[in-house]
Amino acid sequence: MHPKTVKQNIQYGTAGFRTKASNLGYIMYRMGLLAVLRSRYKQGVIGVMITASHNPESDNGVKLIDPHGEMMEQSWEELATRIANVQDDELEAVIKEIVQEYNIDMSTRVNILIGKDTRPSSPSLSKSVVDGILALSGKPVDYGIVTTPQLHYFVKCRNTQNAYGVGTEEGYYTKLVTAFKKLRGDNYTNGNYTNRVLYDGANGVGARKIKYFQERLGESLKIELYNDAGIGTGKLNYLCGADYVKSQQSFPTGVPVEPNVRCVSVDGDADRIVYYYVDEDNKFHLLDGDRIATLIAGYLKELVLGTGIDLNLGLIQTAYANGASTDYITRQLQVPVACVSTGVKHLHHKALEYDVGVYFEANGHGTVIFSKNAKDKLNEAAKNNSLSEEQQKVANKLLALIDVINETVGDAISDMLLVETILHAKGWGVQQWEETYTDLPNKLLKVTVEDRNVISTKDAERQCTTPVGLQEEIDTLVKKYNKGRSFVRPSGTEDIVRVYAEAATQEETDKLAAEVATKVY
Ligand code: NG1
Ligand code: ZN
Repeated sequence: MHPKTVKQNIQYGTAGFRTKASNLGYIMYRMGLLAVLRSRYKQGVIGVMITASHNPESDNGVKLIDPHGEMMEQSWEELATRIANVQDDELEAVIKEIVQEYNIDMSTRVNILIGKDTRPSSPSLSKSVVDGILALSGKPVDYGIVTTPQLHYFVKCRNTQNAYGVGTEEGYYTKLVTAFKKLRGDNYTNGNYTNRVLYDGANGVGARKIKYFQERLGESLKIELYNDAGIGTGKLNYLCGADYVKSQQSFPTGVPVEPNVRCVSVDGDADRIVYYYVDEDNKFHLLDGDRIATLIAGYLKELVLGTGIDLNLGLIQTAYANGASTDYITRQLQVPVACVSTGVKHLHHKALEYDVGVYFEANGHGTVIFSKNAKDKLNEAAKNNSLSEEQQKVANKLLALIDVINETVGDAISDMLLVETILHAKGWGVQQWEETYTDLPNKLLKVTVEDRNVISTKDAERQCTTPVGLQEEIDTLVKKYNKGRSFVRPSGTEDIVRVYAEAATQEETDKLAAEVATKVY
């Protein structure tokens, strides 16, 4: 019914399966099958999200969500790859093998939640997922068009009997907006902070869903929506959206240029966000994931100290984090930083080790997670009359902040509400925020090679171990530059090698990146 149409093998990578939409029908069907197996194995509700995030409109993709609302555990990615690539006549046998290997009880009733972005290919791909779910007698629950982080939230709610929140769209909006309004109080502006932001919806689901927030937030935060084109116009992520703004380091199309006004861009499934503005001289300023992370971690540290509760707080970054952000947060704000491999699942995993774990990729994908210990202690403190009134107040504030945050995964809209809350509390405009530190000039290059997997890395991808001698060559080049830093790694989502460089000036940075790139060919 859903025959394998593509000969080449495909791999479940950092972003699940992602390729041309026309090649994905059978993959979707098979992921429907896998979701049922995973759900029976975990004895919980599983999510299937159909999206290709910031990729062009003609692409699509699929990723699975585990019961806690996290991305599917890494050990099952290999099963996903296996199921996706077997020949049609071997599919049944492979499923049986997995059922046996994992001792899965095939008689349990399971629910699989399905969500999709606004791509024109998504409805038919969603039907293929449904067919796969039904083929193994699972129950598909279609949430229609939702953001990726919304689906993660619904999965978590369903698995916690709504203890995390009510698992409906209305429940999601109510949870976030109620907490946001509580924190904001009646004074919508404060010092240099104004309650107005220009919002680039990337012509995708982020544009659609922000309207529900606009209605509910009213005057408390005036969000002006731009890039809200309809489905199938070819405009999704085109010259706009978080990935465009971050990688091109330039202003998106469709948003009016107003000097010194805060702007945000989300990506095609609204799990990434970046801030930016142009100054009076029409110069573009980017405030990316690193800056969002340092703002959040610094503020949370202040609050934790204010409660007097002993909680360990840390920031998780990847090698792509700007060196100046790492320096600022460790030296000035005294927040410990851990560096892990690229891919949010690695960051999320590491963040679980802290009471308060803040994680962000430089591209604007991230969130904060709080341990059960942290939540219990804060709930206790909020009611504990032997603490000072101020300490109780801060504990309550932190509890409300937790409700603004989508802890399951990076969530562009939730992150925006969190940043707006912090800027409001500090009385900061975008300039004061930017003044906290100065980014080191940086450059990211893509190099096409015959086989990107000849490059292997260690130390959170900051050093390469093969090909032999490459790391020594990079070291020699880096030494020539003031504040030089550079690393190379194979991309997990594209058939290329990425070269990253930083140095004291842009000119030196570009030169260092170009020199390192020549060593990769
Ligand atoms: P790869 O292609 O492995 O570099 C990219 C991003 C990641 C992450 C994934 C998933 C960069 C340099 N890399 O990974 O941060 O977001 O896509 O979408 O931005
Ligand atoms: Zn995305």
